[in-house]
Amino acid sequence: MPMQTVRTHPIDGQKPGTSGLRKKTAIFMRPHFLENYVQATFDGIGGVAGKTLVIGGDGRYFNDRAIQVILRMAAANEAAHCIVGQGGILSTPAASNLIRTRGADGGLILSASHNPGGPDADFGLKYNGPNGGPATESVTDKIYERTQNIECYRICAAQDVNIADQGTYDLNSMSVEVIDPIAAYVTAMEKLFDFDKIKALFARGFTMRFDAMHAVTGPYAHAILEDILGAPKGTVINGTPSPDFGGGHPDPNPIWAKELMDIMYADNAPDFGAASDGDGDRNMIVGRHAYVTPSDSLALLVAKAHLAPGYKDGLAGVARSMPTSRAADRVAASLGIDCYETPTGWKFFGNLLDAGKATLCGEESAGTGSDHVREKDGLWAVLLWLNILADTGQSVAALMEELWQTHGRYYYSRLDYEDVDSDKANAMINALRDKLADLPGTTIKGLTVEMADEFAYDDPVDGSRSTNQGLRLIIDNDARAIFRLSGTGTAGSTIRVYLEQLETDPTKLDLPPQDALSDIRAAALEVSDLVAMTGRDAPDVIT
Ligand code: G16
Repeated sequence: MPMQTVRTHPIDGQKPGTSGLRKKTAIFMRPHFLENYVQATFDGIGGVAGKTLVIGGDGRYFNDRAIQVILRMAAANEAAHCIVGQGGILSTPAASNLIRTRGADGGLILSASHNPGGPDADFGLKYNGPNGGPATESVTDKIYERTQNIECYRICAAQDVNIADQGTYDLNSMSVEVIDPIAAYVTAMEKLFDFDKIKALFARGFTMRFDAMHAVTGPYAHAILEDILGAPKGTVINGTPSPDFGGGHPDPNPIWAKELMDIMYADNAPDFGAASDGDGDRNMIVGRHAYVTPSDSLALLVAKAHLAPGYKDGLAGVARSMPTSRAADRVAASLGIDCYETPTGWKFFGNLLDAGKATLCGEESAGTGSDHVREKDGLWAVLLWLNILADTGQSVAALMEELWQTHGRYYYSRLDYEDVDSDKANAMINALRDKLADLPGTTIKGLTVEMADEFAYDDPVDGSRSTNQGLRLIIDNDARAIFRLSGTGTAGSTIRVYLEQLETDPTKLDLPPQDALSDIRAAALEVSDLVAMTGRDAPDVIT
């Protein structure tokens, strides 16, 4: 088949963010845009000649066509073998699992995660390395550098590979193996969890709703929860993936998973509810009339993970991103294990997991995972919760109450100001950064600032330093206010304000979170001058 070397030139806007490159779909579909980024990725990782790659995505609009382009480019760049999920489908954790279990050299995951999909929405592409995790900062830098000086890309002219059917196909001298996207993932989950105990739970009449949000976890959840664990049909809702996620926003939080929240807060609510996002790495947990914040979910899982067979010997340590509440720190301290604080982005957990320093990791952005893969894993979190519920026989609400009574409760909320004019967003952050040094000791809205800094991370494994990772203020009574710009948006800038307040008085553990946080919220808005500097008098999303 003819190979082509296409002359090209750098294209603006190919700087990867928190999790690969995310852009409007229409931008990815522009001539040469995808091809340039794929070639820059191949070059940035030192070429793909002779290598094995895992390729798959969340099934969003353009997923299938982009995979054909990537396959033709991998063949032209002399890759040896590509493993592709049937229909082009692989959840992000399933892709990570395959890279590891098949000993692949890396993988390309096509997804914009929780962002909406469709011709007018978002698309994304990221490279994961041989450990199955997102590209490290240094690899990301090399890929970006290549986007800046690229001169040509290589592609072969060929018919589409039949990725609709399992089998092995040739593309030039490269082989393409189209596999069942679910089987290897099920095997991994069976090793970690007590499936018999969870089966018995459902057999006793335990009720659950899993909202797949029309996204990639639908087929995985139908197979595991209903077919294998015996939950009744109908347990999984919105379980058929669609290219535009049913026109929805596949972000598992109380705002976007409202359908599930309504079910879980109804009079006849099921015992347990959960949701996952576009590519299956995020999760939301909700009990009957009891929403669990991602930070609290991490803390609960740290406290109880030993009840699942995969973690019966306890945890080596735990890690959380800086804006995630410090609930997990208190549990870790009580267990006598280390708790690491990393910048936002799953890639920062990779070294800790590889080095055996952390077993569980989690983020406020609805990600939890463990050392079984190098991505956060939505269904894994749901199965660990189910294992704990089956083992303890307690309700979600009772488990949370016990956690708070034992360790105190961190009230927590995140305010998102979306699509803010980038100049204004940067000006606000810069102005706050400039006054950080003067804040300790000052009083804002009656609260005293104890510490103020810009978070920087020294990786304890490889010694690398990551700076500019968010502005944080510790304010009296163990409260925090954190400000950072999102790295996953595709329009303007998104400002995130994270608020937390510790409460240890056992009589004050059931307040409405926004009431418990009203003082710290007022102080955060005052110190940042956010309303005046951005022209926004209210956040777009409060979770
Ligand atoms: C990605 C990363 C997460 C990170 C999140 C932060 O999530 O994988 O580790 O917490 O971005 O997003 P932002 O920069 O917008 O706050 P995902 O699920 O979008 O891949």
